Amino acid sequence: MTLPVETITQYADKHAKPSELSFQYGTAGFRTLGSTLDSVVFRVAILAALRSKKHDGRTIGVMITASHNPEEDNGVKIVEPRGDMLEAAWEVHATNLANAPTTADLIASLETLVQATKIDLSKPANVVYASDTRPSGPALVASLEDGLRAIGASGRNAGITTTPVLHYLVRSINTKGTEDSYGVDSEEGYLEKLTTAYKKLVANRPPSPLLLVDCANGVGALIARKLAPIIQDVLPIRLINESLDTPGALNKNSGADFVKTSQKLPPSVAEVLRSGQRGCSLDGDADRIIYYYLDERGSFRLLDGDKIAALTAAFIVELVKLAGLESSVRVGIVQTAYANGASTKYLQERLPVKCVATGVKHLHHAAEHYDVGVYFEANGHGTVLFSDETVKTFKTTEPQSPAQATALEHLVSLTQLINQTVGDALSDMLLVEVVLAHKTYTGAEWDSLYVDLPNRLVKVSVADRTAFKTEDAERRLTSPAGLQGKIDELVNRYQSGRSFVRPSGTEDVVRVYAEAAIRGQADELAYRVGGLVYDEAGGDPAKRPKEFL
Ligand code: 16G
Ligand code: MG
Repeated sequence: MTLPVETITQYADKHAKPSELSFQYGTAGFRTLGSTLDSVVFRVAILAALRSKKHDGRTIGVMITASHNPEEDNGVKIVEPRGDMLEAAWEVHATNLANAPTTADLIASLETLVQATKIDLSKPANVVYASDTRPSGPALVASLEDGLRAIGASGRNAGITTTPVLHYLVRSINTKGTEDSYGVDSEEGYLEKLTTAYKKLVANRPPSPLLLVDCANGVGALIARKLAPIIQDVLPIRLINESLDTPGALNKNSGADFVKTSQKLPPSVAEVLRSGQRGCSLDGDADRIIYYYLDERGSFRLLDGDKIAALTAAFIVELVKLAGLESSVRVGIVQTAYANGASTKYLQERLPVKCVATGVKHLHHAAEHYDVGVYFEANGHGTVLFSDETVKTFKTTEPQSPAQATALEHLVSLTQLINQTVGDALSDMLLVEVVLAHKTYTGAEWDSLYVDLPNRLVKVSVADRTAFKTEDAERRLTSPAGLQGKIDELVNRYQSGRSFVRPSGTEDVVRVYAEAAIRGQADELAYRVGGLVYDEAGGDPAKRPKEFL
């Protein structure tokens, strides 16, 4: 069988690539101004169909979202049959297809791809897709559907939903009717799975206090609204920032990214959060969560991805011990260079910790190497993975005592509660609340597991960020030559100082992270390294940001 060249040509001509633009499948797929993505999404649909054929007709996912980015942006990413992210080699194919200048070039690229990756075109192609609440979503969904028609793939529209629900659907569809069935392949099935597990885990615990959930005026609100009534007896939730129809509201002064980046409460949350109360913020596609509370003096305290990792990993380790599986089930942690040094120290004293490059896919793959892999980025992306073997062990171990039986039941319920396909703000929220309910921790008690080192993140605009190359999980620069030595020299002058520089995978900037024992020193170190990077990259002295030292 060959490609339906004529049909593809007809459709592709309606979705021509803007000649002045080039696109890249980055850390989280293609992401840019929504109005420029028509050709990209059309082509991604064709690629997803080919990927499905490559996987023998198993269903591939496509998610249209730009997460925490501004409302006018949009993006698209591909999900593999098990619900994880697109294999790295195919990211290159995606970039190539997206940049083919003409329809004829596109056809040629497709033919090369089919040959090079040995795709059997006679196989079926199945794609499930969804989008977030952005105004550019419907038009891009139409572009995607044209792509599926062009190659003759069958599509299932999952509608407007969160990124983690889409990942869940992909895995559920592909495991339907098997002994590894992941769940019922619908939003209801997802909610049912999470809430049933949650209720089992908190049975016999006192109900949790009211939790504020900031939905960033995004799609998370839709799912949270359905979740809230099911669990209100055990976990009362108050939703804020759920305006899905107000133009420009998405992610505006709200959401996980706002909180983590500005290290303060969204103004809308500040109005209602009371001293001692907990709240959390989702991002625009609900795959990321940040917690916080106000201490007794009314000061804002951040409970980020590192704190979530510390809290949940300790709980899982405790359960594994109670279940008598300490020697057979290996729990490990995966972090990135952005993890606060204090969190790494805390975790390393208890568990194996691995550091990998930024981006969910890197953490996810590293976490798969443990029996139970807990991974979180400081920015709130993360989840816990349980190997198939481990889940089997939890289910089949014969308990020798009631305490052991309970621990085993709890572990099984955790494997149901946690969305193991990808980081999931709502699933992570329930996980956190389970641990807090068991420990009867307040926000302050959770916070006191370790004390964060003060840190500062700085963006540097440079002419060419590709000149910055890193090694050692992005903790050291190999290029520009000599710069790392200068950074090392600076870092050595600060108590508990640490700093690294990496090119962003989502924005045209270089990022600088610094931490030190005291706030003023962390800031100073960040601004010194920022200045070094700016000068080294040949930045215009007249435009040098004035905070750089
Ligand atoms: C994307 C990644 C996130 C990473 C961030 C880094 C996913 C789903 N998201 O948002 O994990 O932390 O990029 O951005 O992988 P940066 O490269 O611009 O610093
Ligand atoms: Mg997101």
